[in-house]
Amino acid sequence: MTAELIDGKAIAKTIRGEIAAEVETLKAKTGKVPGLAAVLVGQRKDSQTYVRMKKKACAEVGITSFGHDLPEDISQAELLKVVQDLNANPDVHGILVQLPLPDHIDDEEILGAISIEKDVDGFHPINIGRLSMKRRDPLFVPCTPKGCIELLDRSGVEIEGKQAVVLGRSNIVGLPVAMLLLHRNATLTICHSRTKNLPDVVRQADILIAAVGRAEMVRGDWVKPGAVIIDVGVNAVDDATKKKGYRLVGDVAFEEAKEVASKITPVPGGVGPMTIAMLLRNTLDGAKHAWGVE
Ligand code: NAP
Ligand code: LUD
Repeated sequence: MTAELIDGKAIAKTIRGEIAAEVETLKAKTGKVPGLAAVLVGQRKDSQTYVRMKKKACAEVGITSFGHDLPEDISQAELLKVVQDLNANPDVHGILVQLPLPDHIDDEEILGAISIEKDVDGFHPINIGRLSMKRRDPLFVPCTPKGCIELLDRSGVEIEGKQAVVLGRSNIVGLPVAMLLLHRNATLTICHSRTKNLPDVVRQADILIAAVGRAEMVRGDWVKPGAVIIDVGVNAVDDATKKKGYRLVGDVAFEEAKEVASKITPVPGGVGPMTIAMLLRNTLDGAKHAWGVE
């Protein structure tokens, strides 16, 4: 059997179209457009790429983006001041501080300083806390986890009652995606680097979310026949045949897993584009909240 591809690139494009239409309608009604501040500290190539893609996506749907490219050696106090100024700026409805930040920066303090009303990444401890509790809706849900659920929903995958296994427990992916699956009434297992008999645990999964950052770690024989696989991993592996000298692979050995699973996301073109689409959605929702419109 060959699994059906869950085409994140195409689904994200549809969502961006929906957002663009809504931005247009709101602009006609209010004369205003949503604004996203994208804060980038330092020169990491991957972060630069992601922030560039996010700003381009904003422009395409009619959201204004404000770029703040800051030096690697910025002080904690200076970065805090940037965030506070953005909190006070009424044209900014979402604040994105791209992670990771340099080692000398206390990221917990920076993320905690973002106004929860503008926390479009959903990383503020209050938003994460609400996400983790029953019936306490956070203002914003983190983009990658939200994108994973959206991929399942838009592919007609039922979550309720299913055995879901999340590989990874990071603050930005594993933990929040697990909370979302739980709220949707999946039966949940969370795995991490100390999990014993990992292949056996993964084989229980009707729905597998892989977010470990280990190239092609999940092999075909770890997959339950008919499982749905959402592969969050983005790992660069050396490849002399490519112009850049590398190619991107997921945390799942795609060629093997697709012979066993019923549906699977590719890397690239799976979760990545959804992360960006969900950031646009959150920014639009932030603007609507600020303007008091539905
Ligand atoms: P992270 O912070 O490094 O967390 C990795 C998690 O995987 C940790 O919980 C770790 O366990 C667990 N882990 C690591 N090695 C393991 C192993 N051998 N066996 C079992 N568990 C293991 O990474 P992250 O930020 O969550 O990102 C994960 C991957 O997703 C990366 O490839 C990243 O590039 C990608 N990503 C993609 C998107 C997207 O939009 N597509 C967004 C975010 C991240 P411990 O907790 O025990 O250390
Ligand atoms: N920090 C994120 N750090 C890293 N891939 C992303 C990401 C797009 N504050 C904050 O944007 O949400 C965040 N908020 N993250 N990430 C990772 C994480 C952050 C990762 C991949 C992609 C965003 C993406 O579009 C493409 C794909 O998978 O198809 C490939 C892009 C390429 O390099 O060709």
